[in-house]
Amino acid sequence: AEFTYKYANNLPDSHPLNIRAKEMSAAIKTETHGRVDLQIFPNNQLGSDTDMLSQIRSGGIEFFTLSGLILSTLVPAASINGIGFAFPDYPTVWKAMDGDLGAYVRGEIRKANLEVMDQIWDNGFRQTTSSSKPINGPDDFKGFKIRVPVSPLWTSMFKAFDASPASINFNEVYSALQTKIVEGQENPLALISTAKLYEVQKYCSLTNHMWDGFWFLANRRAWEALPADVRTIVAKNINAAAVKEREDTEKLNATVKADLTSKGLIFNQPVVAPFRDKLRSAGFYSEWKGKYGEHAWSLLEKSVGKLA
Ligand code: X2X
Repeated sequence: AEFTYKYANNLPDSHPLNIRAKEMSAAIKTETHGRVDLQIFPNNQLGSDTDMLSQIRSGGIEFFTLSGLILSTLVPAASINGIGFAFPDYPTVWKAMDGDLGAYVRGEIRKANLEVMDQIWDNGFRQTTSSSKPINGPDDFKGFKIRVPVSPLWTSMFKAFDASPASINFNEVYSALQTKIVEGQENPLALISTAKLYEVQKYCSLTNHMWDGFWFLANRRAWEALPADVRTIVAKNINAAAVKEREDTEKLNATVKADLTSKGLIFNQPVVAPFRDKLRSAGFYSEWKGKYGEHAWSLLEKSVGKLA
């Protein structure tokens, strides 16, 4: 191939993201008549998210999907969709992320000299798992040792709950749970299932506390090295795969609970309002409104309603 490019990510091979990425890579090869060979490196094969973020910037890898919340270590605005309890449901998410809010964030990503595809991929609404106890209300988070991804927003939110958050990259989560360095973690059900976190956790509390998605990033130089017609084919196929991955992941998040129950995970459904009240009284929303600024915050509130 004329262009052999690496696409790296942090998710298991069996996650819808990697299943759709394989189809996408095959379609790109066919449609470019073999000029582009997009090789997929799933499951943190090329390092942690932190490592891969520096590789995409240097050109060590050409493509990378990264949670906007983690990307915020480079592009502060990119964590905005993760504000606690902002999004009520998927239709609201897609309207915002395919609309003004997503466009604003992509503009900020491009200012940081990374290229980004238009359609964000789904990780999902995040739920809380634990080896020690179910989370029934915000008080259960007090002193709770919880792994969070490496991102100031995540740390800030769990500190607002008076928990003890520890920043750990995803490639170390299974072992951190197994050795009880932390009691719990939070992730969408699709990932609790495909990464087999149920093997090292006992409870799953459906806290639904934030929506998280992956931006499909490209190294700027590598992207611009592609001829314009090739770029069009690559972008079209990546964005089409994102739309299919959203459908698969949403479906998996909605249906995998029964399977996880049969594997021994004990579910509970806490009432959500007290969590949001706790964040509000801890000053979480006003603090982050200040950080993102009026403009970005107004784009978020235009989609989800008044937060702070
Ligand atoms: O690190 C995580 O928990 C994961 C896989 O959900 C993200 O990429 C944010």
